[in-house]
Amino acid sequence: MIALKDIPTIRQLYRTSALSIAKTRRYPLIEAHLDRISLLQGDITKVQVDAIVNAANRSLLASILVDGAIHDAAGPKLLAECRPLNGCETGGAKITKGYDLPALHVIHAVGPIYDSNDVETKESQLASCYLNSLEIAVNNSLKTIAFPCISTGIYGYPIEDATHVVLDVVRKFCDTETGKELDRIIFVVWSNTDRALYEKLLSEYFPSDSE
Ligand code: AR6
Repeated sequence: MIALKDIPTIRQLYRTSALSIAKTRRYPLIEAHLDRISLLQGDITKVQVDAIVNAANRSLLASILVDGAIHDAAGPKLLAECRPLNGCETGGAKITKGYDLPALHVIHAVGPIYDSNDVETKESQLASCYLNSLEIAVNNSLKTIAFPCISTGIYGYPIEDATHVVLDVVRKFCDTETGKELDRIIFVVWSNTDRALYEKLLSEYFPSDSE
């Protein structure tokens, strides 16, 4: 189990130089954001937060990879709660309990299947499933949420393009009054490549002045 206190914020990652000062700043520095955003490499099913987000499909019925791992760890009651939800449209999200997971809830978000011929639609669907998940968390008075890299596995969304979309929507959300209601937003990456990319891009969207 990975407790919140053991998950570094980006302020801590700047201090340990895991994040460095960006040459390109896409947004201004906001000190409070440095304590609100985290990056973690590991298994999202082990994270003890108010909600983990599942990279689900439209049926909301367990499949493989991160979805399968979440259902395996949560136990059969999760699937039983998902069945009557009647699926979810692409770009949407629905909340359930977390059952045997250390997380209290699962927000099942449906990312797009990537298509290089329709990038605009895919971008807006990806942004929408992150934004819907964040809003569901706030509407349920949750304070801490962890996201995997939705759509970048079997759904084929190029990780760098996806990460720009994701960090942009999360940064804009953090800048709103509603965004202040969340104490921590954790990006959970699985591979070394994805971690390196998040380390680079986080410093552009959530810049700091000092390491
Ligand atoms: N913890 C954190 N990240 C993980 C874990 C884990 N335990 N396991 C895999 N990843 P994917 P998608 C990463 O393919 O592209 C499902 O079957 C993985 O390395 O799970 O949105 C659904 O039912 C990748 O970076 O999700 C859908 O049918 C990321 O999680 C479909 O897959 C997402 O990979 C959704 O595809």
